[in-house]
Amino acid sequence: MTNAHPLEAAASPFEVARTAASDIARLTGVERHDIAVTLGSGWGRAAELIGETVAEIPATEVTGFSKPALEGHVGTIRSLRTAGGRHVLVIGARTHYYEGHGVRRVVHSVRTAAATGATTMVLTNGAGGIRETWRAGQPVLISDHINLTADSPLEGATFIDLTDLYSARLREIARSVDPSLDEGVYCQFRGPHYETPAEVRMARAIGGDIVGMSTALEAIAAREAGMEVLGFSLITNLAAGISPDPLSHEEVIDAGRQAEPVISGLLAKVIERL
Ligand code: 8IG
Repeated sequence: MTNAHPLEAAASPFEVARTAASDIARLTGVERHDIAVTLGSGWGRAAELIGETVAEIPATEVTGFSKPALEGHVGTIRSLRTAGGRHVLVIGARTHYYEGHGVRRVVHSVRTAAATGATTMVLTNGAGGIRETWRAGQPVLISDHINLTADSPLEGATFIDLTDLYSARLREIARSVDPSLDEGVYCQFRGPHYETPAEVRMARAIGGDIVGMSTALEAIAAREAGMEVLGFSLITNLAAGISPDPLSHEEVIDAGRQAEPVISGLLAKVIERL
């Protein structure tokens, strides 16, 4: 028998997040962080450009973090210092909802980031694009989301306002770096299968522009924790049925690899201005 995961055993996931935050302070030597960034598919190289690395630790050393499920999702947590002297916590170890460990595990990194002192949460992902004008390799801002997981990170009668969840102020800052940045509504599906063309038509009909398997639940938890949220999707593929070609994980990885230098530079410049 293995021991229960700390998040399953705990009465409060916030207490586990506070323990994780003190692990990070001890292991990095950085008492507080100002900004947190989760790097999704295609965004992995951004860290090098954001600032100098103060410390890099395996996520598995931090209370409550799981092993990465996917190659290409780096299982490290880094503490960076920007040129402006701010401390950025870079989370390279996302737990996805489709892993089936429950939503506490999915949002633990966000709650931990908040517990380290971060007041801004930057969430990035690789995703499918519904708009025909979009191309693989294009980054877009997330303007809002539709949570199709039928789940929530909030427990009990915790009524949280999600108006302006993806901060208009932060999106403006991002567009001051790249005025050509388009934006759209992110639909979080449960995954891990990609959508059918009919599901993509549904997503479009209900107001979606982007389809993915992360971010929405994390954004809700970030708002609950009082953080301001900025979301970026790298469109790594056109959603099923939008392009006549079938989707492949290799295509997704490839698009990410090609776009990486451009989007990493973009993200680093945006973080400099936050
Ligand atoms: I990368 O087309 C990536 N992640 N749901 N659909 C969903 N998630 C994705 C997709 C996609 N591409």
